[in-house]
Parts: sequence; C-alpha cells; structure tokens
Amino acid sequence: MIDQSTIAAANEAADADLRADYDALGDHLSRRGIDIAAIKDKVAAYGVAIPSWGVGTGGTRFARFPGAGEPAGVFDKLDDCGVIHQLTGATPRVSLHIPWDDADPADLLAKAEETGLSFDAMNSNTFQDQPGQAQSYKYGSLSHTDAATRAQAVEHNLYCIEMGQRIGSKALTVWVGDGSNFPGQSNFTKQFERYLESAKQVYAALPADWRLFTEHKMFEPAFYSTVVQDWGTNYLIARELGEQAHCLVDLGHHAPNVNIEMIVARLIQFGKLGGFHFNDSKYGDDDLDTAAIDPYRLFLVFNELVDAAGTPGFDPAHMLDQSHNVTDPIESLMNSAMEVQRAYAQALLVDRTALAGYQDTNDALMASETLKTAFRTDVTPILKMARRDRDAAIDPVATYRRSGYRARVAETRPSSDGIGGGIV
Ligand SMILES: [Mn+2]
Repeated sequence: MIDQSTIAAANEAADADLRADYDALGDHLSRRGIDIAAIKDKVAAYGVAIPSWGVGTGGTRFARFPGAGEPAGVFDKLDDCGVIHQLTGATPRVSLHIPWDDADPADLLAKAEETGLSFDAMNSNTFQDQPGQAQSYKYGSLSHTDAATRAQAVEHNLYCIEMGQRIGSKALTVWVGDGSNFPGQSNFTKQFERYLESAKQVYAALPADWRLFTEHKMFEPAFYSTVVQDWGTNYLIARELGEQAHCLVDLGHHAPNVNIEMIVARLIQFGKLGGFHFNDSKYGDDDLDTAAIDPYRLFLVFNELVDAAGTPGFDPAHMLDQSHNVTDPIESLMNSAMEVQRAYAQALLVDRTALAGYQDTNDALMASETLKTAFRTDVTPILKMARRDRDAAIDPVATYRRSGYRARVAETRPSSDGIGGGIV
C-alpha cells in the first residue's frame, strides 16, 4: 500500500485551490437550487467494483505488452486493488474470477482485511479449458451438445457459488463464450434449450440471498452467433430462471450506436437490471477505458439510474470491466472509477421536475438542454472534495506516480510473460 503521509502531503499542497474551486461551484449550484454538500455525500457513498483481472495488462489476440511489476497472482492483484481504493476511495469491492483467482478462502479474507476490501460478484469461467479438465469447451459449455460437458460447466458454476459463500460474495456472474461461427453450425433453438436447462441447475443451487447475473454479448469468441447475444435473450433467461436472476449490461457488448440507456430503462421497468460492467468502445467490444470515447452515453445511463433511484428492490451492481493494453492498469482503473463517479454526480444535477415538465409539453429542445446543462457542469471539485474528506487522494494519478508504487512492486514480482494472447 502507499504511505498515508505521501497522500497527506500531496493533498496539503492542493488543498487551497480545491477549496476555492469547490466554493465557486457551490455558489453556482446554489443559484440552480442545488446543495453541493448533498451531492458530495452521495458521490462519497458511491462505489464501483474492480475486476481482479483488470489490474493485469490486457491485450489483443495479436499480442500482449505487459509492464514491470505485473501482479503474479490473486494476492498481488488484491494489493493493487487496495491501492486503487486507497487513492480513490471509490472502489471498495473486488470481483474475483475462478479459476484465475482460486485460493484458500481464509487467505483471501485475510488479504481483503489487510487491503481494506471486500468481495463483489463471483465470475465463472467456462470459456477456456483448464489443465487436466475432462471435457473441452471448444464447442461450448452450458449449451454444449454433449451432456457431460454441460454437467462439467454446471459443476464449475456451483463451485464458484460455494467459494463465494466462504468469502462473503452475494452474486454469481455467468458469461459464456458459447455460440457458433457458421450459419447452420448450431440449431439456435436446441442450443438455447440446452443453455436454459443448464442455467436452471445453476440457479437451483443459488443461496436465498444471492443473485445470478447473466451477461449478454453480441459476438466474440463466436463470430456468427452467440447464445446470449443481446438484452432480449438475456431478459428471457432472467424471466425463465426466476426472481433472483437478473441481466448484466456490459456497455461494450452491443453493436455500435445501440441505445444502451434505453435498454437500461427497459430492464429497470421490468425489475431485471442486475448491474453493469462499465467500459467504453468505438467499434465493437473494444474494452476501452470507461468514458474514454463517449462520456455522454455514460451520463445518459446514469441519468436512468438516478431517475429510478428509490424504486423498491432496485440495487444494481456496478463494476468496471475493461482491458488495459497501453496504460498502467492501476492508473486506468483509478481514472475509470472517477469517470463513473463523475457521470453519477452529473446525473444527480439533472433538474428532474423541469425535465418532466418539458417532456409533458413536448418541448424537445429544452428537455435535451436540461440534460446537457447537467452534463456540461464540471463536477471535478465535488469528486476531489469527496476523496479529500476520506483521506483518499485529491489527485489519485499524480499521487500514485509520486509514490513509486509500481517500481517498488516490480522489485519483488517476477516479470510477466508477454507472449501469447490477449484476453485477461
Ligand atoms: Mn463483462
């Protein structure tokens, strides 16, 4: 972890400027009838989960270019996640991926305690084969034509639930790579029937206080069809399985220009929004940093979430899921957590009474401007003050660079293998 005195010294140097900026924004918001302290408190209470696999350098199927001091295993990953939370105060939970993060639950809990973290949703992996595995997932897992392969995939998900129960997780996220690469390769209906039959077995093992999240993805690794290709199929799954099943929306898993915020609204309306994997994309599932390409879209998603806040039972899980190919993953994850907080803060500024009035009177221009006014407000001083109040860093990236953390861990962590593919 980073020495708290390093953070305190950096904050001290930035404090006077921050106070001036915060007070100026407070005056401005006050004229709009908004209490800046109330917004800051909500932002400070907000958290987004870090995926354990996000702290390693990602890659494409062409190559991976790891940096120095890459985490060598789950305990290194938790150290990195602890640093991210220490500096941002915005990432209190980590989402583990089995078998990549398989370890003794007692050791995981001890490390979580040491790093100030807790565990978010468990993620199963039936999209790649593990050493010594009896059946191959080359042609699918939960929807495979072979019953023994489906049973193996179900069994793995049950193991993830058991593991999660021992470390305080309350959800299982299931994403499968199942699909087809050629027209005619798979019978769409039979394949989906097999998927549902397997998913029902997983659902049946879910503890009463757990949720099951299923994640849709339009393409990759299957390039002609995927079994859970879009939110429609995802909704069907959640409806077929039962009350504890919900849809997970990964922003990158849609075709370009799809109206994701509207999908979010539909899932909220019918009680099936489970949560998010935040990231951004330009062309496809690019796994770019959250808000790197289209911050307005992220804001529009949060606009729907803020609009729905207070709905009984509405408690979507928030997690980042992105691949860091050319940046230090810790820096990218810190920035992305702050971008999610920013979108939330901006959405809190929307004048909802005015917006409803413009909607009712069909004043399209002023309705749009109402959203834009909130989006254009620079809420940076609110985010900084929320961090400062909890002894996190006013400027996390600058403080991280000054701390020398990466160079320090590089001395003890073995250098990572840059050969081979991509997805981590
Ligand atoms: Mn995802």
